[in-house]
Amino acid sequence: DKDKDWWKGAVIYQIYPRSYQDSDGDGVGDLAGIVQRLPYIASLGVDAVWISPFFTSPMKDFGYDVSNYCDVDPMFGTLADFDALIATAHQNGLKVMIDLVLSHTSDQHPWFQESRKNAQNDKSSWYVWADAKEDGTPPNNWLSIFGGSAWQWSGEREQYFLHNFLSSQPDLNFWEPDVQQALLDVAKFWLERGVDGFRLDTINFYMHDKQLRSNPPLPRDQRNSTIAPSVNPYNHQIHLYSKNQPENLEFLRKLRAVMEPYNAAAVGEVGDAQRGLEILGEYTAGGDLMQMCYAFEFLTSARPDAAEIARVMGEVDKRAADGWACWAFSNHDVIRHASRWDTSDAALRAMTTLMMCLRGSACIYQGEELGLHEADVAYEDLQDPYGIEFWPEFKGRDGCRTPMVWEPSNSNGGFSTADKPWLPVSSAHTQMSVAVQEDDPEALIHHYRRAIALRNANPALAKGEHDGVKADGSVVYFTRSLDGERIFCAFNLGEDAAGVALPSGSWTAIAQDLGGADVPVGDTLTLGPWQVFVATAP
Ligand code: TEU
Repeated sequence: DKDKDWWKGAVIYQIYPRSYQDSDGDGVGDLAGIVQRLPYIASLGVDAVWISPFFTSPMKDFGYDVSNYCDVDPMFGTLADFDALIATAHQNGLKVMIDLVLSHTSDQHPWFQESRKNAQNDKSSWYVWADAKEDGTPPNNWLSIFGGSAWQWSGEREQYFLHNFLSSQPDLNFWEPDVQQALLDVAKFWLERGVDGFRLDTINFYMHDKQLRSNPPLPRDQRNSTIAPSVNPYNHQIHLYSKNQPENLEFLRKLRAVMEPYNAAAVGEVGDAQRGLEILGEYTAGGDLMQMCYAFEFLTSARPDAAEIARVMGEVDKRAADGWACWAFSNHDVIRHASRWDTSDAALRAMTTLMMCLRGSACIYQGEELGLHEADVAYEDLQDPYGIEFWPEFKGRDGCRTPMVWEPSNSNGGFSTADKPWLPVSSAHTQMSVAVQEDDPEALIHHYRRAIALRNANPALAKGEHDGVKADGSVVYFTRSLDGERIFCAFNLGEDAAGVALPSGSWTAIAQDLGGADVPVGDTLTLGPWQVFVATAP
């Protein structure tokens, strides 16, 4: 069924609503602003948008702390604005995925306000409460991703509550059936309003070990030694008991059953430095769970070389053979890849073409189509609590969240008429704005369009299987196939020319407009620095 399968191989454009387009001049982006820009997004050729949270929130974690799941924060607009967004997106041929943050709420959510009062009220078991140990310390050693213990004392209830992120993001108790039902009702509310799918925040954190056993320490040689424990104590534990519980799957099955009648698709976020792809495999297997999981492999590291890409794809084949990954190079949590990779324009282009040829779906983060690099945000302008806490060892996530740039002339790059937007527009970015690049046929934005068009024109690239991703020196290569059509893809991810054997077949090159090579005479293909080769055979 074509409509049920829309997510498979889809290209999804991620919008961070605070920073996309401000329509009312208050310095913060909003839903009406997104509506204005939907034709632009459609012009990129993408299938769907994923909109980061716009629900009612005190914005301690900029919307990932929800105080009302079924309304729009006034800062972003109204439910009527959202309805208009859905209608306009659909008119433009775009699916809409919203970002449901079900693992935790804001401490301002009425459920928590009630729950924290005492152990008797009817929401008392909706969050994870536990007594202090005899010496007053937290019930176990679980750690928060944003630093310190995952337990926060409540003087009101005289118990600790669990938070995997900020202490203002108390963790919902998924062992409580009423909590599960309330969250399934939230999903249904938005499906009834017309959304086509969900990006589901931190799905592997939903359940916790009921016995609250302490996590074992991570062996020294498996820790990421480049992250200081003061910045991220998180990689010093194997999170055996605080996440990845098998019962998560039961809840995800219920959620999928709610989505099924709507042909809705989910991409689940499963962050786990040690077992990410294994969990991705577990959570996307069998057809009754998540359609896709969001993979971190290319998000947090240096630019992957040919061998690393072959390794990661081999892991997916091993651990998630009947599952489906969703790849991304950048998002609202990590340093933009144009900076993180510290690489050339030619390399960015080859990697973009590669992402459009890899088995999996793909997310593009707003502004990456312009090649935006991480913005420099001064300490005085920081907004992200994670950055404020750990500056300067870790500068937080503001540098990838500065506003989108539309025009060079306006000092806020066409983002906002406010004197001072919530985060400053990078002056280096305005010269790379959409209007500038639209007028320049050589600009990166056109490369993105062509790479996406290549995938759209060739179903084997979007939905096909592959025969294993191999690396030979700086070249990574593989064959995708679907319904008898084969597409051979090779990428030279290096500064020197390199050769690779062409598999037998009568090949027709199809990526010349992406700087791709022509079919060679003979059976050895020689690729220039960062050159690609994509070719079909019946
Ligand atoms: O992020 C979850 C998150 O922090 C992971 O990226 C984490 O680094 C990984 O699981 C570690 O192994 C999501 C949102 O994207 C982020 O913006 C929120 O702050 C966070 O959840 C809390 O809701």
